[in-house]
Amino acid sequence: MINKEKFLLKSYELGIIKFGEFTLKSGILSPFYVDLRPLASSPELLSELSQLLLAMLKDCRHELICGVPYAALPMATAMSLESKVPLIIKRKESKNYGTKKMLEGIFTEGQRCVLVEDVITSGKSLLETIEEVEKEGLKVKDIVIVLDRQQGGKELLENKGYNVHTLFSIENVIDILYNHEFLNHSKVIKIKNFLKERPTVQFSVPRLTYEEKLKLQNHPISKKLIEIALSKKTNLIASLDTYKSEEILKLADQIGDFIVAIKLHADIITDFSENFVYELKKIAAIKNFLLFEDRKFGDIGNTQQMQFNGGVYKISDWADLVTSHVIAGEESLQVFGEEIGVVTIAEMSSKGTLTDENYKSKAINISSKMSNVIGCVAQSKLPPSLLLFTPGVNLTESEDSKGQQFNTPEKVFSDYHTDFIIVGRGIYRAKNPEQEAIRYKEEGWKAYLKNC
Ligand code: 5BU
Repeated sequence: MINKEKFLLKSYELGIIKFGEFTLKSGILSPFYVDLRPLASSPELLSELSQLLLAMLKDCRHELICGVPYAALPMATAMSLESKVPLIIKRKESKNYGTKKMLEGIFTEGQRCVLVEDVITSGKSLLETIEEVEKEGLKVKDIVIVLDRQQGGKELLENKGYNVHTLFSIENVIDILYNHEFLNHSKVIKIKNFLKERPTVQFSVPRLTYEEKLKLQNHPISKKLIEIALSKKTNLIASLDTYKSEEILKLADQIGDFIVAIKLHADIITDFSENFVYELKKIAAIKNFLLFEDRKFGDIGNTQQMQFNGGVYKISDWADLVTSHVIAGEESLQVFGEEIGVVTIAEMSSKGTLTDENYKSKAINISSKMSNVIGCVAQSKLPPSLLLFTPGVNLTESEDSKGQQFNTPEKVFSDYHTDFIIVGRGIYRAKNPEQEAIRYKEEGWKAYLKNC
């Protein structure tokens, strides 16, 4: 396997990124300038690049490769030669004679085409290319990009449901060059400040409605969750983190009409038993909600499988949904099978969490690929095919004394486009849990409708 870092260092020597003062097209003075075209002058590097780009696509089905003109054309060609997947060529302007076709090459309608781009900035030009390729009857799902300049383009495309695979972000590049002493500390600070201050191109993409989301779902559990949400007009998941099974059953009975699911931590319950599960399932069937075990698996596949099926809790016998970290890689998630809905932890709500942008984006990429993953726990937007579950929701508190950070339903719907709010202490610690469940149900639904 080609080493990404070594590849970058060799490319740097070729002059693909320069530091100094450069006036961009927009008139902004930038401390760096990126141009990936020199890569085509090194057959060795071009071939390495094609292998790195193909590695990001190893689990994606595609029948055609298309490079966005001009810089990505040699890259797409190299990928085609390496993978033996046929290339098509997109014209910059259509010919005004002959066929007037925008795409050259042999293809048939409905084929899946991966797009290749050198650098993504705002994403606008890529969107135009996608539109043109789709107009010819091809399907675009995956886009591979060598460098993300971190100006909102990746997020724009992801919000529209595309899988965006980027080899480097500009921050990655800066970090690698700094670690190899090609950049000094003060330059790094200057560049990072520039990246921070520079306005990201913001696009206001409205969130999809539950009806629209339903159409994107393939898993029976995600469909069921959305159907329950629509029929009961609620997006509330109650997290009943209490010790006694009797208390959980009582609360389930009181609040069951106002929720889509009850989330449990089975290992908190001191008297967990098969009978408890039996009784809870009975209430869930009558009141029409699902059972969600927040186990947060985080081990190798083999151990997770044993934890899922065995032990005292036998989670696979009763849970409709489970949470799992993605820390052990995608194969560790396969062990949950296809029946249960897996919700991965892409980002945590607590102060100082290690789930940074890099981790989150890798976790989301893996989650998008897995057929048993229905969504993620996160505190920011997700690609629309994944359901977003947001804990850390409370109408009165802003934090607890142990690192939890709370937001209101309105904030998580408007800022993150969440699908389901998860409320724990806000409900089970309330004097009147039923009344509070109704309040969270109403606030959550109001926030959803307002932000559609
Ligand atoms: P709270 O009482 O509303 O803070 O409960 C939140 C629940 O969600 C609790 O069971 C946590 O374990 C769970 N949770 C969370 O708060 N933050 C996270 O990032 C994840 C789970 Br993942």
